[in-house]
Amino acid sequence: MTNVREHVYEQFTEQSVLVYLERKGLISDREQVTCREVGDGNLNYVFIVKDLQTGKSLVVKQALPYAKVVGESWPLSLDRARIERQALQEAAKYVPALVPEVFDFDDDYAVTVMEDLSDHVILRKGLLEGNQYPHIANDIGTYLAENLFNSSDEALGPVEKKKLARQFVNPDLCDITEKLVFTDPYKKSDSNSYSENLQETVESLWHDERLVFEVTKLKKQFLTEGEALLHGDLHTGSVFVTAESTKVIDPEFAFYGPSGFDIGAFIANLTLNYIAQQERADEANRSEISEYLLEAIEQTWAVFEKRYRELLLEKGFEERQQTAQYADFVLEKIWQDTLGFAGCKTIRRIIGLAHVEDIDGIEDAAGRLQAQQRAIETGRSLIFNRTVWRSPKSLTAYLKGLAK
Ligand code: SR1
Ligand code: MG
Repeated sequence: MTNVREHVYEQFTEQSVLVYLERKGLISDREQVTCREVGDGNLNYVFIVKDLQTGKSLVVKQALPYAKVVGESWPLSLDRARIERQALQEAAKYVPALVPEVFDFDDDYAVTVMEDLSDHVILRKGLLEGNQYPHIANDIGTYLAENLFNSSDEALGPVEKKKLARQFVNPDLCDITEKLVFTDPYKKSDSNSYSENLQETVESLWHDERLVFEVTKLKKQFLTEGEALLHGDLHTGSVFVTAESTKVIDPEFAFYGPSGFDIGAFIANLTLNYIAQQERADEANRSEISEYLLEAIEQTWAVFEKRYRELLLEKGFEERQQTAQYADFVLEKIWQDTLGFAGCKTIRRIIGLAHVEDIDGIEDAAGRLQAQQRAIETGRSLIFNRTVWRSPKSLTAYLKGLAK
């Protein structure tokens, strides 16, 4: 399903976006506003537009017809702007406080106009500055439970669920994940990117047939299991925070997939931050930050599980779905998938395209190498132990063991 009329689309500049906003009546006088392009992500333009008189501001996000991080050689559908906007609007039905408000949109220009969150910081950045956010586990656990349950067959019934699912067919963005998360890191590939001193580790991973088989199975799940409407890219760069507020942004990878993929993405990124902090934080703060991150991993799952169970028992579409036995069955599957996908997401950030600042920004080369190797090993353990580790305590115990 695509609503974009390609011949209307033009790529905005800081000047032309104001002409557009004025034409749409979203600003009254373009001489009275400032505009800055601040997009530092991999795919889009993000303009912050500020009214000099009222001080009010808004964000204009525009999808580009290619992956900005790679260049025009990797074309991408503009329809992802519609998908992102509709995913934000779906989430706003259940957790309005946890997503930015959408003010306006224009599918022809692949544009969404939304709340400016400049008073927030990106969670990844905040964590790297050593900050702790007391609400993060509760907010993300709630976001995950509400969105994943309320888009599932058990919430909507199979007919309404399929009608919703057809709005979120997202081949180009799924293709990115299929390649960069599940495929390329496990073989020699031009898209891979890792330091020379990791070559031996990486090659031994390529030759680990047992691992490659498990990842191939997880890829099949990603390809075929349309359990819920996913965010699709829920790393710590997709979350804006202050001490009091959490906002999940950027669901352009949204599609119907296995629920554990989103939870795994978030837990993987907390895990990567934990591994990085062992090399980054000074000794005085290391144990406090580590405790905080381990607690956040455990609590995110605990909050998710409790809320998901409540929703299922209360609202399950069929009465026979409203039983503890069925809830245990559903949640056990989501937990195992969470671990498996967390493993894949951890490994891809070390070997594949698009790394994370947590690890790449470790200044000391020996410390960076140690973190990269630990991340790969943790990813393997997550994948292999996904049916063995019965709760987040197993993961956090493993991580505590790494730090010794
Ligand atoms: C080509 S896009 C690379 C990565 O950036 C996004 O945030 C996704 O994680 C994607 O895999
Ligand atoms: Mg993004």
